[in-house]
Amino acid sequence: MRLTTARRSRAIGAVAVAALAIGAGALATRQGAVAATSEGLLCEANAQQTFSLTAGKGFVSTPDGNTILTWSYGMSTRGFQLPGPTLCVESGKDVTVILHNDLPEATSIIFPGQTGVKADGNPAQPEFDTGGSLTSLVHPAAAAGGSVTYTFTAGKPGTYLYSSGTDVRKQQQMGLYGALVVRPAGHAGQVNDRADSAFNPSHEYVFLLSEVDPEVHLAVERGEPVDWAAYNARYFMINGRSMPDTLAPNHASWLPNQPYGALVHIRPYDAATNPLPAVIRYVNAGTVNYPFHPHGSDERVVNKDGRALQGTSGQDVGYLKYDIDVKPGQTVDALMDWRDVEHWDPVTNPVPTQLPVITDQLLVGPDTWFSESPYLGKKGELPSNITSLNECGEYYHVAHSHALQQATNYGAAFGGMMTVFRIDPPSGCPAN
Ligand SMILES: [Cu+2]
Repeated sequence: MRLTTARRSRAIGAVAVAALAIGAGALATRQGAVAATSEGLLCEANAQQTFSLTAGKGFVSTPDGNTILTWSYGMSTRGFQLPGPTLCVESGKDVTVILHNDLPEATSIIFPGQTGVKADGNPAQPEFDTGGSLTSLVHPAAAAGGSVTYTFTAGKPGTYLYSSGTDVRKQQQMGLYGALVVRPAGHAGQVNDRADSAFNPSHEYVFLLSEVDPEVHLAVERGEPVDWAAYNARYFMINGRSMPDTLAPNHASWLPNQPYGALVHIRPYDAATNPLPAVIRYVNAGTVNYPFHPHGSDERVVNKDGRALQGTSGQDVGYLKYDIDVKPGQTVDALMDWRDVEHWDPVTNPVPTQLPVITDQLLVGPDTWFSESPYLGKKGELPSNITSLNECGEYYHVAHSHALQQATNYGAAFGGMMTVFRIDPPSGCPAN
């Protein structure tokens, strides 16, 4: 699993070029003619709220050319993926999750924040061996073919982590985690029961944040003991992908086991045509805080750990925050809209940001790089020797973990826990 030095340096160069190309708008070409489900949250949902998951092995790829053995949950009908499928359910309704285990050791799922969790009909509780040592936080599915059925009543509206309750340090590092979205009964377009948590359902995102120490995965692959004293996470992921793979569409063909993208795509707020914000559901499946932040705008935190942020008399105590600090095991639901229209001009500057004068921009034909602004310029306005790669005057802000070692791929900046927010002009982008 280790790259040679030469191979790694070539890979890093490719990543750096890719990141620059994204700044120049190459991304827009790829995003142009894609289906609606190519971006944003992909829910597993059904009227029975019954899900059949299989814990199994598979390989995931990283942008520097590494390939890493991973354990994760997949839909039993589809197979392996990282992270586990995003399960969407309705608050207060019964949920059934049947876990099949294809791994060589026992595994399980814990559902924090849910009500009346049972395993094979018995109350979910820790299990111990005859010596009194903890063997699992909940009844597991036996190794190599076992199964267990978990039932619960979906808890308060919000976002939750589901993950292994067995040999947690190893199995969660190996990838056994996923997101559970609990929607308020009768109000699927709200984060919680509060009307002011309404969001635009076509702009809903999960950011499941995690980390990978490839040495742990290599030891497991070889059947060797894990040296936890040497634990050192080298890859940092959003939805099982590292930058720039985070920008690729959902179900990108070149990432067959990592189906979830992490590109946020929004339009500026407009009371008549775009009144509702996007929602980003942050989930931390790792071992340290991930201080995640977008550039260019703050977000409104409205929910934490499946609880609406409100006072005892029901008053809103949500708050605007630039840095969303997500702690291990924590979830944070944040609304985002784009309200600065100060510099917007329908002809010369169709998105609300200020474009530097042309002499302050770096133009390198045939590709284009604008300095000082995320705005890519209105399509067609560039000098004739420059190729315009953006679609319609959209622009991009980077968003990433501000612990910058988490914004790398094996130490190479930039990568890792990083993505972009794409902001289209107020009128939308015709190609989409
Ligand atoms: Cu930053």
